[in-house]
Amino acid sequence: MPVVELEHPGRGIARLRIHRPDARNALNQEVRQLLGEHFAALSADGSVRAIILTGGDKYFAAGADIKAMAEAGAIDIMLRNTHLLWRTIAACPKPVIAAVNGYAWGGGCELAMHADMIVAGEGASFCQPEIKVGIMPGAGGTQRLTRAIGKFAAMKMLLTGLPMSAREALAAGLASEVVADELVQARALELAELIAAMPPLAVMQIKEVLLAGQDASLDTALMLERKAFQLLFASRDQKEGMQAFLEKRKPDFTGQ
Ligand code: COO
Repeated sequence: MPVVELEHPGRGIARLRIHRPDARNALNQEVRQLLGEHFAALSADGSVRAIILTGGDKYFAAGADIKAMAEAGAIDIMLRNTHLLWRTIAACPKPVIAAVNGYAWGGGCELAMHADMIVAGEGASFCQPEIKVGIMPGAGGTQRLTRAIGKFAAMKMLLTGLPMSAREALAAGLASEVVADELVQARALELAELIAAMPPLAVMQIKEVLLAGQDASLDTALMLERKAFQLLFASRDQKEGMQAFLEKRKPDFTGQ
C-alpha cells in the first residue's frame, strides 16, 4: 500500500489514507508531497464533493518525522518549502473531514486542524509535543489551535506538550464529534455522504466565507457572507432546491 492511498468510497467522496504504520504515520516529505498532490487534484476534480482524511483505524499521524529532521539545519528546513504543500490542503475548496483514531500529535494534530470537521474516536488524542524535542509547531499549530480552543487552552498544550483526549478535545472545540473507535470511519463517511448530497456551490461558499471571515472584521465578514448569499441566487441549484421544496420532492443538486 502507498504511504498515501486514495479511494472513492462513495459518489462524490474521496478518502485519503496515510499509511506508515511502522512510524505511527509520521509525516515525512514523501507523505507531505503526496498529500499536496492529491489535494491539488481533488480540489480541481468537479466530481469530488467531500474529502475524508485519515490515518486508518489505529493512528492518525504521530507528527512530522523526527528521523527526517534530527540532523537538519535551518536552511535545509527552509528549502523543504513544506508550507507550499500544507497550503494546498488549506486551499482545498471542498469540505475535508478528518477521521482521527489514535495519535494526532504534532504535525498530525496540525494536519487534522487543516480539516473542516474532525470525527475523533474515543481513544484518540491530540497533542503538540514539539516543545519536548526542542522545537515548536511549524505547520499552523500555534495559530489554528488558538483559533479552535482559545489562547489559554492552546498555550497550555503548546508549552507543556500534554495530550488532550478526544473527549477533552470535543469540550474544547477541537473535535466536531467523538464516537467509538470502531465507528470513526463509518461516521466520517456518513457525514461526507450528507455533504456530498448538498448543493456543491453552496457548500463551497459556506467553507470559503467561514474561513476567510474568521480573521476579518465583523463588517467585512458579513459583507463576504452577503455577497456569497446573493451569488447563490444565480445558481440553478437555488432554483432547484426551492422548487423541490414547493413541489414536496427531493432536490437534485448538480453544482450549477
Ligand atoms: C510516539 C507515540 C507516543 C507512539 O508511541 P508507541 O509506543 O505507540 O510507538 P513507539 O514510540 O514505539 O514508536 C513506534 C515507531 O514509530 C518507532 O520506530 P522504531 O523505533 O523504528 O520502531 C518510533 O520511532 C516511530 N515514530 C513514532 N513517532 C514518530 C516516529 N518516527 C519518526 N517521527 C515521529 N514523529 O512514540 C511518539 O511519542 N512520537 C513522537 C511524537 C512527537 O514528538 N511528535 C512531534 C514531532 S515534531 C513535529 O510534529 C513538528 C511539526 C512541525 C506517538
